[in-house]
Amino acid sequence: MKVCFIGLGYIGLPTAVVSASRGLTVIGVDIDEEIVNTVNQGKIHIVEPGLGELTKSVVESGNLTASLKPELSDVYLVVVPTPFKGNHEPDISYVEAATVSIIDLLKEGDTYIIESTSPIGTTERMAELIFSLRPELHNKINIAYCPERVLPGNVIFELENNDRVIGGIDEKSTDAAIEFYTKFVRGKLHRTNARTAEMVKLTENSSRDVQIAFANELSIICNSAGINVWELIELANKHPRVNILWPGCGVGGHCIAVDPYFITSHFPEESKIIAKAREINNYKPLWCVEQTKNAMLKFELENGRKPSIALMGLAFKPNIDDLRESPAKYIVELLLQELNDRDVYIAEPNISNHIRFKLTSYEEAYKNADIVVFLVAHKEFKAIKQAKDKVLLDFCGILKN
Ligand code: SAJ
Repeated sequence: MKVCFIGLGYIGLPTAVVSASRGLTVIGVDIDEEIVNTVNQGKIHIVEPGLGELTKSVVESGNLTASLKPELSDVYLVVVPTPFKGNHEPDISYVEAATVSIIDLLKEGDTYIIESTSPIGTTERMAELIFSLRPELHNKINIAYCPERVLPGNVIFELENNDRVIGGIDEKSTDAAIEFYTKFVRGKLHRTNARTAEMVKLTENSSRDVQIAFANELSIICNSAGINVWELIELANKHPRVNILWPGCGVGGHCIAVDPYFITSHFPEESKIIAKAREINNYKPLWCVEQTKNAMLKFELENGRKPSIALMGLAFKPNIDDLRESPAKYIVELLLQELNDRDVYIAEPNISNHIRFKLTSYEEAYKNADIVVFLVAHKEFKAIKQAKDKVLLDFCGILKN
């Protein structure tokens, strides 16, 4: 079986590599020449534990080849980004372009699968596009949607072990897609239709967004009420049917802060909680900025001088180097605009330098600061022995327990 992956990003590359490691002949396609060259050298362009070694071995064995152009295959997978446009409208132009790039190659019996997060109805739209240009393939090829659900940082394990939801545009398409995933997924494969499978993905990430919004709202209430939110949640979670997530400085990354808009933009009347959760989570970084400014003013009034300040963490979540859509980075940007770089130390232990920010080691930043603002719960920050003479603002639970 020959498989062609369109898109060698955070999901496409690991999936291509894992399926190649199971003996499939895989062509990985990307429009970025640098990515293609890197993969063909057996190297990777993203940070993901275990992926480097596996890529090297499947490229050396000849099971994975990267290319700028798709090649004749039996299975085609679309794993390209679906960002949103100006008004949070999903942008499926990359999915469309990827589909167009393989239409001429399709032959009877082939299977075409979309993994990219997509608004409801995208798979059916792509089927219409394919059949409009290749009407003779009607009922002769398989078309399905199968969302990825792996957690960055644990991708290799989750790719093989997570259950998957697979929805074809008809029963035989679902069968064909299941047959493909059986080759490298150990988790259960759950069958449904394409629209439900699309909505499952949006539901998973919206569910997490709503739960985090609840925790973030609690953190703001607790701040006004003089209650430690971390203790509160820990105690509430002792109830056998309560499982609250943790507040933070906002919700970042390229999935949870994006996917709910794929529901709200199409169903604005119906999706009230989902929309409100986005609002709350978008507001949280601004609230953190206000809290920090207030603490600085208070310090100045009490001490007769302006405080030095340490901003701890830039990544979008703990223990990774990924800054995409990071609320911590956003907070740092907003504060820097107001503080004119004066006596501000920025620490991010997972990266060594940054094009815009001057980074200081976290030990140095902590030592020099009057006010320490914890933005991301990196393990290094948790290990710091807290000094008594500092104002500590903990937006991510560093001080809990
Ligand atoms: N966060 C909190 N509090 C929490 C948990 C997370 O504030 O209790 C924040 C994080 O700090 C981060 C954001 O939420 O800013 C997102 O982080 P995450 O770890 O929840 O999720 P991602 O974006 O790394 O990956 C998610 C996962 N989806 C779910 O858990 C439902 C992953 O399984 C998906 O594959 C991925 O989105 C995706 O690609 O869609």
